[in-house]
Amino acid sequence: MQLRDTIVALATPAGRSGIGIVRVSGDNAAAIAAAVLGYPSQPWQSWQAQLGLLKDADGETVDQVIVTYYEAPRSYTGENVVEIACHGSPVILAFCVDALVRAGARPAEPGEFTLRAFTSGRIDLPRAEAIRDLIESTTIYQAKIASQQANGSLARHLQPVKQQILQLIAMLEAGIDFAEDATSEIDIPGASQILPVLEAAHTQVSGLASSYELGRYVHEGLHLAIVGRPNVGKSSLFNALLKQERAIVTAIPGTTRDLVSERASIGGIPVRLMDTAGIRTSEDLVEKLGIERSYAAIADADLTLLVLDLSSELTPEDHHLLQRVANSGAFLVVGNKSDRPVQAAVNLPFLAVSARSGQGLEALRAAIVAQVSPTDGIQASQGLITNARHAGLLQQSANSLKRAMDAESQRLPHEMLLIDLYAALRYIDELTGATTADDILNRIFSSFCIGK
Ligand SMILES: Nc1nc2c(ncn2[C@@H]2O[C@H](COP(=O)(O)OP(=O)(O)OP(=O)(O)O)[C@@H](O)[C@H]2O)c(=O)[nH]1
Ligand SMILES: [Mg+2]
Repeated sequence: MQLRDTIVALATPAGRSGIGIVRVSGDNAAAIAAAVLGYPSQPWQSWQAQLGLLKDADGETVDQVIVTYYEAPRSYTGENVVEIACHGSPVILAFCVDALVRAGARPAEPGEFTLRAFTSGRIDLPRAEAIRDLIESTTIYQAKIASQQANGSLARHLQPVKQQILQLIAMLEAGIDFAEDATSEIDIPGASQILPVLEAAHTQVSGLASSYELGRYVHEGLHLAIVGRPNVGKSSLFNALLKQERAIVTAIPGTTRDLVSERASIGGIPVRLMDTAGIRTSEDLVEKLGIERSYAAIADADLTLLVLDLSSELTPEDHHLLQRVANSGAFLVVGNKSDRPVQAAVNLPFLAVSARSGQGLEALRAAIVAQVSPTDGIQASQGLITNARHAGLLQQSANSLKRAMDAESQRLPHEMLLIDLYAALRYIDELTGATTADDILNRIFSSFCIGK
């Protein structure tokens, strides 16, 4: 990517809309836009909107537009930015972009506006990534977390740890330098001083890294499979959780024969709910194939809801499934049809619900969230890692700090400790983008859309 030239792209979706915004960024943004809009040489006031006319080569007006100018450095990219709000017709918007290109701007590459915000130092890398997540958010909870990150919450959380590590490095380096000078009065720091600092930094960093357990679900969504023997009310529960009549429900066992999947939001976490075929021994070919898929769904799910029918006695199929589910990861047992007299003797913890009356569904939703949230109620404000890259680097930084702790406990020379401390610091710097390699930057920014 050439970073000095002026770039242009449509910043809004390419369809028909009330308005569509074309964004121009770079040293010559104002001059190029002025040429297209036929403005006199210096009409620009930063942070003010003004009217403009978009004209064709013959001087005929194509659209009346609103133009906003953001003078560097107080703009999204940190460069001069002009945003032209046209009426939202795809032909007008394409015409506007073309005119700007003819006047000297270059079509922007995916993520190039945000890349410029990063390279001009306006935002760090986690903030750039959070802007992408914000745009792609599908639940308000996701948006809130991304929005906090876009405001720099991760850097704020890491700053104190980074300071601690830096101080420790300075102290150890000084100790090593002066140790050679036998007459020196400088105290060489001992384990009693170093270990607590290391421990505190390690707790912080590894705590942040482990918040990815929940953060991953917030970002990528949770796969939730609803399984059970035929007729226990899986499809009814599926519909009730979705709040829509999506899957077919009948009193005939074996109604659902294929996986039915739908997206929902549970406690702000995006969830892919999967309704499955009731599991039993069957000679019917289609049903058998469906049942195979039910087993596959259990294997693929992050969390399985095993549904029992409380209004009838448990069957060997129920017991078989309980065992099966218990052996394949996280699960919750749901006792459905609690609106009817209870016949089933369930001797393990379960949540009583009625898909028909809605009773117990709130508690079920809360239990689903609690299952994926390791320390209950991690508040977004405490810093939640939602990005695999961040989680990986934090884990590596935590590992280095752990190694430093071990080195100190074993009273290894401080040179050894310093190697681990520098490594811990390097991972944090890579996370914030202070020392991130170009190919990683390219990979991150190319995952953006054009116009971002
Ligand atoms: N009383 C009562 N009946 C329910 C409840 N949930 C489901 N049912 C009834 O149970 C029957 C089976 O419901 P489904 O949701 O189709 O059951 P399923 O587990 O999907 O069945 P298959 O797809 O055949 O495996 C239907 O007649 C539902 O109306 C409930 O909470 N209370
Ligand atoms: Mg069903």
